[in-house]
Amino acid sequence: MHEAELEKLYEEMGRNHLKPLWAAERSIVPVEPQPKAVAWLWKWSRLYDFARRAGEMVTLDRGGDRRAMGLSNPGLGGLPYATPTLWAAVQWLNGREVAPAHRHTPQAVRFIIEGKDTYSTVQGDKVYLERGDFVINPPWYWHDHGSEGDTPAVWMDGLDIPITNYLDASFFDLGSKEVQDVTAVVNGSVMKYGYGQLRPAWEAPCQKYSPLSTYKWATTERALNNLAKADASPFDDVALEYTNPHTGRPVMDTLTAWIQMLRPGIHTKAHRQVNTAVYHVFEGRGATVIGGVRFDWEQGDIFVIPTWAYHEHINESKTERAILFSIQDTPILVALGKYREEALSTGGGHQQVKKTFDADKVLAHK
Ligand code: GTQ
Ligand code: FE2
Repeated sequence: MHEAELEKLYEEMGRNHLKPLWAAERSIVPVEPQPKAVAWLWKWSRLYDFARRAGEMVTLDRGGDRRAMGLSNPGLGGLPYATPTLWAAVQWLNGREVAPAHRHTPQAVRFIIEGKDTYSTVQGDKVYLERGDFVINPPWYWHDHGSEGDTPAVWMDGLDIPITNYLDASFFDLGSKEVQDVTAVVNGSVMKYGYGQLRPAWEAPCQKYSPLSTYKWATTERALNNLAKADASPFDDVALEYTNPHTGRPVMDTLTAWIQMLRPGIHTKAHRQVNTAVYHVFEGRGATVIGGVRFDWEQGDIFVIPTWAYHEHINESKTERAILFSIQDTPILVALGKYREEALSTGGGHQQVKKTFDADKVLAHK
């Protein structure tokens, strides 16, 4: 057959909106993931400064109703997404301020970085928030946040906005009331459901969403300290997943969240997974080697681990623990039968470090 005839065939197919798989090399069904998102790290000093300045200049009103600054992965061509599946943002609330009630189909989790006299009311359930608390916000649940003291509140949001938009499934509803009616005892969710192995006897287990809207830091820290005495993962050290206490399942269908402690002197083994993660350094300092690049981090920093990249965590301190909070898209991959993980089999389970990440240098070279 003539090359020219074949070209003509493809060209005619193209005009009829048809694509030959056999002529597309392997790009349609790659032999392994070809992620566009890159490993990246945002320094807390800058995140905080930008959020604080937005707090001074931007008012919250019923149009632009959240002062949330999205982390935009430099590999995603300007999209406001941290990974192809995860929206991650730093949200700032000034003292005596209200982020008005709304609801939407994207599902959310929050991790409180600074907060005093701050609350979030989720579907009528008002809970006061402190540093280290973890909050869940199921899809289409009303939520408003507020600060009743004079100090600002800062937290990290994790939402499945990219997935929701990819599926063209986003709905948003601005409430008629700025602040929801509180329909339960204040902090009631924590008091009723905050002891995961016990449930009010007259209620049925909650199958779909965790009845506990806020996972308090004191409980989480105790769980970490006790797990450390009993067991640990070679890849993640002392790691816990937040779950629905009634089912043991991740708190959302599209994303899950972890809290992990790297004990002093720990250097974990490298592995890679088909999932993406956004990490926030809650406490301490250390480093994560991602795809052969060393990312040094300290308290507050936020970093991304893209899919199928080897990663290992290091806490070089001899005395201080490091604590990492993360959101991960693993439940989607698992539900769809696409999750994989693999330990690094060379180098004694450790990667060769080729360079150290510096956001400004990467940008300067572009
Ligand atoms: O706090 O309700 O980061 O609706 C993005 C969308 C936070 C929120 C975000 C939201 C919120
Ligand atoms: Fe929201």
